[in-house]
Amino acid sequence: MITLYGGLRSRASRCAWALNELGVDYQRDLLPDGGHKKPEYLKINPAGKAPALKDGDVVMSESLAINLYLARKYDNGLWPSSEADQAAVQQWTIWAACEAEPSALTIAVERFFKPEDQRDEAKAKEAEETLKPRLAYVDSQLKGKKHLVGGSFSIADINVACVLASTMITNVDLSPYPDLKRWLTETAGRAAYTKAREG
Ligand SMILES: N[C@@H](CCC(=O)N[C@@H](CS)C(=O)NCC(=O)O)C(=O)O
Repeated sequence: MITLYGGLRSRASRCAWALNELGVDYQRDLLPDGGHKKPEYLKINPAGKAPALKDGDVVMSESLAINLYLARKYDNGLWPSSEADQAAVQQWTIWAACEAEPSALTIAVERFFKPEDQRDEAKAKEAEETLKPRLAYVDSQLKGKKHLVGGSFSIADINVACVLASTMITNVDLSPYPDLKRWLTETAGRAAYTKAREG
């Protein structure tokens, strides 16, 4: 049985989303009470962060890398068949981690996660300025398209949408990017993602 480690509001939900889409059985350890710093978990992920995944002999961390592994191993269409599309999936995944996540996370921290009296709107605005051309880039790539790679839903959609989903609840103005907004609303609105965050 696969074990996914990490709480419902952590990045583990990215991987639960992929597992739910793949229809693979798994158990979830929510790591309550600071479980991510406990010695038994540090054997699974010495970095002391969530998520981690244990699938037989495979023990790994990094949410988006876990998703690539799962999509390839338990492929039900999430992992594209052509080499060109597989390359595009990897490109989008690295893009999400390097180009989108730092700014999206800063905005979420400063507008959502921190207690109200500790939030720094100037930092959030600065991050939003950084994110804008990147949102425009995704928008341009989705013109007339339902999905990021090939003609069907793939792990690229999950890996990019799970990073950008927070923009929908952190007052980021998505109106200049109608194709991105349409795609993000549809993709992050999938039942498998809702289930991932509800347990
Ligand atoms: N790049 C990592 C980030 C992992 C990460 O920072 N996870 C957070 C939870 S969402 C965590 O474990 N934070 C606790 C800590 O840093 O001590 C990934 O995508 O898996």
